[in-house]
Amino acid sequence: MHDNLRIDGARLLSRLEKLGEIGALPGGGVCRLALTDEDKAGRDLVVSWMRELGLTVTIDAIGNITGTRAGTEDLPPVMAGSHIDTVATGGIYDGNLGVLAGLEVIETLNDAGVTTRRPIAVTAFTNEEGARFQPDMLGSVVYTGGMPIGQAHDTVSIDGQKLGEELARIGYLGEAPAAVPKVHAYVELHIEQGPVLEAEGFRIGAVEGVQGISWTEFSLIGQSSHAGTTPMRMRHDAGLVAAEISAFARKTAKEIGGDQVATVGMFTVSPNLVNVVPDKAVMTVDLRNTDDEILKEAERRVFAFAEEAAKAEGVTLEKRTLARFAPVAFTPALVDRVEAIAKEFELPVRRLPAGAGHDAGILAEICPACMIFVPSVNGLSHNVKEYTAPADLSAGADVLLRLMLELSA
Ligand code: HGY
Ligand code: MN
Ligand code: MN
Repeated sequence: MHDNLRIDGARLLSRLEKLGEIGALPGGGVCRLALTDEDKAGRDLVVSWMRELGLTVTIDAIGNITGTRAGTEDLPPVMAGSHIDTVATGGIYDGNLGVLAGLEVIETLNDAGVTTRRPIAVTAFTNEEGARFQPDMLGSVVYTGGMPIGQAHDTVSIDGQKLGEELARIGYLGEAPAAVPKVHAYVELHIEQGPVLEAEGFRIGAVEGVQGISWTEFSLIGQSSHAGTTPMRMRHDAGLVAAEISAFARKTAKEIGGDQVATVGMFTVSPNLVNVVPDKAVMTVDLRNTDDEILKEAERRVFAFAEEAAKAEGVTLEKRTLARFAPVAFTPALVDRVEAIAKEFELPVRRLPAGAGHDAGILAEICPACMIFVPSVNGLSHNVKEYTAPADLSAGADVLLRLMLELSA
């Protein structure tokens, strides 16, 4: 059934590049932080493409954008999707590929005059990155009933703005309820963002699941004092404790080994002056592992160390959980299909876990879900040099097309 149908790779690449012009950084890469003016402009462009394709467009109360192509029967849709918000030093493929490949699948079906029994939907979820507002995947968490809409709207960004007010400001505070919709199945095409596929010569990743994520913010309160006159024995240096926690997080990842990773991505001291012992430090620790028990052990070690280090320096410690997701397994039958379709297309394929968080890991709570990975050159992402070869973009989108056709038959 439509076995020879393939997407138009040049058209997909041209949309990726067009969307990548919005929020483009001078030296390359993109900055489209969630609910900023750049995100609004990106949203407006994607909505205009959805309308050009004749889709019914709905915006829900958390700003998720869904374009739906009717099926011959009014059934729960098969959904493709991802996100179009980026980190501040992002690339043009992370998230954007999943949304635009979904539109490319629809345009290919339109061009070929192919109808499907089930509707096909494409969704761009709000604030997947979690860079400006935490937690990450906030749009899909609300979409699947994981967080009340009021709590989500009250979330305050790292630059002090309320999420609900930002949604209204950019015109994406939708009418559609952020209810738990009926979705028949969800398929997300995404760049791997890591080194595995490229290093081992694979073209497609049949993703088996998403690793667990733990984000914690530590606020340390010490005492500011003169860098020259304060004897070392009298100091309460918040910056020192933050640095010790940072080094300990890396040491913990090394000692645990295996899949364990640890990142201190945010680190600020105040008053941040050359001759003042810092009285305040705020930092984040991102811990991840495919095994939740080991992830809990990593958390236990880091939290215990932080308490001890703060006590030893006479500094108070406040801890705030920004995000906590357990590892998720995708639907085995769908993972099998991704692998089998790739093999049928003679694309070298391997199974692997997702190191990054993804909306598919959240949709898996309410429906069968899976992901298709394509290689990242030099394993780079969340980096302006993020790149995936056009032939790999097309290969991934062709696997997506075939799977969507099967699921919507
Ligand atoms: O942090 C993540 O894994 C994703 O980019 N939100
Ligand atoms: Mn992503
Ligand atoms: Mn990302």
